[in-house]
Amino acid sequence: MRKAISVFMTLFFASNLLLAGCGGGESGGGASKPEVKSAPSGGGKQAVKIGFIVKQPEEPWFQMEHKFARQAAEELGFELLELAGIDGEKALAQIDNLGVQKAAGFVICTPDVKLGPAIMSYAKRNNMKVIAVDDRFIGNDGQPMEDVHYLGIAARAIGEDVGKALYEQLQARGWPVEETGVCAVTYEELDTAKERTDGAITALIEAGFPESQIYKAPQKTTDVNGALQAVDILLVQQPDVKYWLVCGMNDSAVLGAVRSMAARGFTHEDVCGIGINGTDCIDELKKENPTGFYGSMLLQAKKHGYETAKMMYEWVTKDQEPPLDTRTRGILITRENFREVLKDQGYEI
Ligand code: FCA
Repeated sequence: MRKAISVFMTLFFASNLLLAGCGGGESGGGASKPEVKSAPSGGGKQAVKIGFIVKQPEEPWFQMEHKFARQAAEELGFELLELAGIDGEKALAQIDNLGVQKAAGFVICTPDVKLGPAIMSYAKRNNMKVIAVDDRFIGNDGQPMEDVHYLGIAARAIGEDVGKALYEQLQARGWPVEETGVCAVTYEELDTAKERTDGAITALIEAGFPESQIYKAPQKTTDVNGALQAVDILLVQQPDVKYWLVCGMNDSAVLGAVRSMAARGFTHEDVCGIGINGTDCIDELKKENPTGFYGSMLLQAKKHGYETAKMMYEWVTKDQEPPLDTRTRGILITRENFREVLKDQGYEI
């Protein structure tokens, strides 16, 4: 029963989104569907529909992906269905819902990478194409599903850039190494997250930072609060560390660490955190007084949102198959340069 209600709710929600997306469209009350409806491009044919499902719609990163995908829809003239799939049940229900709407395909950042095989079979039975974005599907054999089209970040290289930048800050600040610790907020269940923190840790060790002073704080949930709780535990375990370098899978992870440290009296003078995404730390960087959140590797949300939506559109309309594996890079933003870099990259702040 509960399932039926939730399917109904998602259908209801999606049809509202659909109406909002095409500015009018179908009449309500279950009336029969109009035979032909104008595409946003005014093409006289029914518009191609493409779904874009994200796992954490509250995270600015995913809002940016949706925003850029919308831009692709407006420019290319297809209908974008912006959906949330915050857990397995909801994500799979969204796929069936897209099938009912006759979508041709969808882009998805799955709430759980192990759903990969189920997502593919739901897509197949609804005759839709799939592109995985950000988080790569894991198959029943525990390996990445390399036959599913994927666009994600070059996670290890970006993590290494974080580690190198943290080490440079350690040197620039002249903190005594023996009094400094590295706090790595980890989420090792997710490959792209593990690659990022492993990359940062490896780069710090290669630069000469003692491995024995690198501490992992495993987060149970991938939001600010999940990181805060993980770091609260670490700080109790390591009361003697005077200076902290912080890395994590994304901005939320590092923000949680910085909040936990601030609650114990640490400031920007003894904490240096570098996040990843660059989209979820803008308010932090805008603060008048600096915090322990030093900077972030700004990722290319436009590529993740606009390009994946465009790839899907070209795939379903021109049979132009996208590459199986596309990776993007990041650039460091700090309080000093974030306004200028974000502007250059097409973000409004
Ligand atoms: C994962 C993270 C997001 C973002 C994305 C590129 O999905 O959860 O915050 O970093 O990869």
